[in-house]
Amino acid sequence: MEKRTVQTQPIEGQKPGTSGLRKKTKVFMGPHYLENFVQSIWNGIGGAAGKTFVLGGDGRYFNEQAAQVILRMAAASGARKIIVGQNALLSTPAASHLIRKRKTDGGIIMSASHNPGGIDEDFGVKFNIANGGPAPEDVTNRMFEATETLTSYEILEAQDVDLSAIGSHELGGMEIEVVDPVQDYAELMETLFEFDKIRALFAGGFTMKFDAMHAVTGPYAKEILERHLQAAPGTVLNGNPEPDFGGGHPDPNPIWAKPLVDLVMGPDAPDFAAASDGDGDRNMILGRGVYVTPSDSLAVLAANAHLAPGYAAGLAGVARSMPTSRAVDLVAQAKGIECFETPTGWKFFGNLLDAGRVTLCGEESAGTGSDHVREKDGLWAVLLWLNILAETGLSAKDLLMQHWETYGRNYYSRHDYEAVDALNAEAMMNALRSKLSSLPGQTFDAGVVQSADEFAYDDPIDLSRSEGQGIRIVFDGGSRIVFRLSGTGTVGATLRVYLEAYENHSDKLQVSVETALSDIISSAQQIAGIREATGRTKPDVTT
Ligand code: VG1
Ligand code: CO
Repeated sequence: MEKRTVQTQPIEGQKPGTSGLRKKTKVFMGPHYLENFVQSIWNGIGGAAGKTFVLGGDGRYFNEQAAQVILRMAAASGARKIIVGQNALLSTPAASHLIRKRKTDGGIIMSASHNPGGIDEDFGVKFNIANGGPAPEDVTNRMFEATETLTSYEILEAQDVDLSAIGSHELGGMEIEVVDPVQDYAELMETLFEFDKIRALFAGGFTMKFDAMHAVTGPYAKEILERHLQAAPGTVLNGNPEPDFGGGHPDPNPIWAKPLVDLVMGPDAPDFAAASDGDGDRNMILGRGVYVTPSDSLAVLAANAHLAPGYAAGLAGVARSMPTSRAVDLVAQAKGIECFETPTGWKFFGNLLDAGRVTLCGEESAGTGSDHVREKDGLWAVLLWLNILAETGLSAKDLLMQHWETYGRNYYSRHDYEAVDALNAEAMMNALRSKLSSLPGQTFDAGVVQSADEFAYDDPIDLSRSEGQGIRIVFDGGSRIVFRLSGTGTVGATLRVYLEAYENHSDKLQVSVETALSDIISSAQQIAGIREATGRTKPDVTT
């Protein structure tokens, strides 16, 4: 086994986005591409020598090959130990938990999350720090700087390690511990929720479908839902992780998980249904005859989390990403707890969670989580819902309706314009930026603009500032439009337009979302000229 120093050159564009570095799989498979980035991770964190890391991924194409490269590079750089999920599998929340439980120095997660997988689709790598959460911006900036000056990387010449065998292995003096990817996570869930009550719910005939979308949550959902909680066999659909996720988009929303939505709206609807994404950190919640928007789900969970044992003491506070609807703010207000507004991306919740300022947080993109890990967590959200349903005896639909009766309803939708020309998208954002100061007072279909600004976040814990986090336009009466460009796409630019309108008249709580938002939607066009900038007459994806 020989250690080699390989000469290389900086590769352009290795800047981590909202959640790690994501590129086409073939780009990652190109000469030195993965190696350069991994060496830059080590360089960005002050070296790997003597450190212990967790390693795993969502099982997409190139997952195990990449794991072998990362192991050889960790060994060559003097890492002490790597804890790796069997067959290089770990869901993102399970990786976060392992990093924390085993008090490691961090971990590498191989995933492009909700992006499709396969040789012609996407791959990704992200680094999580010792608190289990995504590396904050100062760390990712250091990694990026390292990619720009890299001249060589260290790698071991060695055979592949057998990652199918649980137990201890050795590679060039480094220990590799292959662990069951599910067990520790399942144990953690049992400490948070009342499994007996949920078991009794299923025993009483409650029916559920969980769509793992051929991605990593399959083994977790089967173990927890079908074995521990004894939900009927077949509750978990598409439960075997596949390298191309069965050819689909592993993104749990009404577009990409349409069959599940059709099921709950049809005559054979189960009582409850849910889905998760490629790496298991997102969730979609459905009940018989109802789709719960992620923003509403966060609010419902915040209002009822105390019904689960893990949250019986109440919530310290809540946080949501800026584009997420303000439904949870109303719950926080009623409970008299703090509510924080952060930029998009889970890395911004880490400090608040570490400091004990918030217990629950969430994003409109189907991410919900708590202080049990430092990532969003798909199955956790599903289990919290189940615990609440078991405790209240309500259906998902009734729980949501009661919530709206109490707090009012934040009608919400996101319009995505995908893979548009990047220069045009930037130009549109710049044009918007330049007219922000003149918008207040102007009238559009949605009414008079009350405020217009570009969101910047001052972290209350480490006092760092993050600028350019989305343009928001608020109307008299509280309706709101947010514009931002995605930081996870791999082709051109993706424009996200977030639309929200608040309603609390009891006879207007059941209007269709399109109707409730129509004035906001036309105002977004009037203000930003979306059609002209994107060349599209309608969004590619509406969630
Ligand atoms: C998107 C979502 C964001 C989420 C991120 C990672 O980012 O909007 O809320 O945190 O994906 O999710 P962007 O920059 O494309 O809007 V995951 O599950 O893909 O890691
Ligand atoms: Co994800």
